[in-house]
Amino acid sequence: MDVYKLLQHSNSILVSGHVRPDGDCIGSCLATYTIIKERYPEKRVEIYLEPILDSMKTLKNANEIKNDIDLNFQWDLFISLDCGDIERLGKLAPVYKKARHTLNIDHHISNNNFGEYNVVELNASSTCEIVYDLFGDENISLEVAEMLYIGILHDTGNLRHSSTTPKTLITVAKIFAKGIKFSQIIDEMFLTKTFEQTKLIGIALNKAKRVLDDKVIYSEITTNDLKETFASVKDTRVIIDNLRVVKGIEVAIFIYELPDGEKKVSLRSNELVDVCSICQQFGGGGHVRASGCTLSGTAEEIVDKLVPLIKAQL
Ligand SMILES: [Mn+2]
Repeated sequence: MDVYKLLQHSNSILVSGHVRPDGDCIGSCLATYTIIKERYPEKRVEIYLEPILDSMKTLKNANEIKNDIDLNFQWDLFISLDCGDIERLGKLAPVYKKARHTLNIDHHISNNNFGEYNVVELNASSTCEIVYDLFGDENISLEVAEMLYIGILHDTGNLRHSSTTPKTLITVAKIFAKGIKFSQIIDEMFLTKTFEQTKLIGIALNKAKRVLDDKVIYSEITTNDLKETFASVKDTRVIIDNLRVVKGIEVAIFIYELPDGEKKVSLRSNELVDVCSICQQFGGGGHVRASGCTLSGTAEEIVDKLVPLIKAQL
């Protein structure tokens, strides 16, 4: 489709993505917004998203993202990105329904073509990959290339997941040709840790123990560990993947203490165990390979509750 024809006929354009936006959603929305705003400075162009990832806040135009918007305004064109259905737009769903024209750009298999115009490509690794071609190589600036690269990295696990296709790499090649600092971006977005996080990972790895024929690994961070390292609960997020990649491990369990004394328990599995079904038995949930729940007791007591359920699946 000719996206520019649609844009030319619209004087007010709103760009938005799904609730709790991930990297692909933020990257594709920011890129679309930036391209349109620079090409049509005379038009009213706005971008709305729920709070974005800290790591993406320094991108160009990220400071123009609105968290609040007039829900009564009727837009000439509403562009939704990375959004499988209209309800995933959250409080903007009624604004979408009211817009004069709508464009739905997405790659989710569940997308039900809810827009007036739909650019839904199920084989695309990410919405960012679609955005690159839709707006055309000649209209992608260095800054926009950077946004799209970050989005692609987020949805493909740094080009490692099976969603990465030859076509993805061709798009990435074009992005590299723009001159982005690709190794610096990967470092800053995915590899850099704060000193506090590094110390905290050290403590967690040091405490790690294995059970169930060394197929399960677990570790715990206490409130005291956080105090000693000047780290915050947010910093514990990076720990579980360091446990999951230990050789021979099928399930990693990471436990941290909540302020009320209860324990937040995260589980990751590599291949065989559906950790979601396990967490659901304790009132939690998530995905097959990554889930969580809240339990009480010592780390050992918690692990004793989980191990028989893991064993039953092995
Ligand atoms: Mn996506």
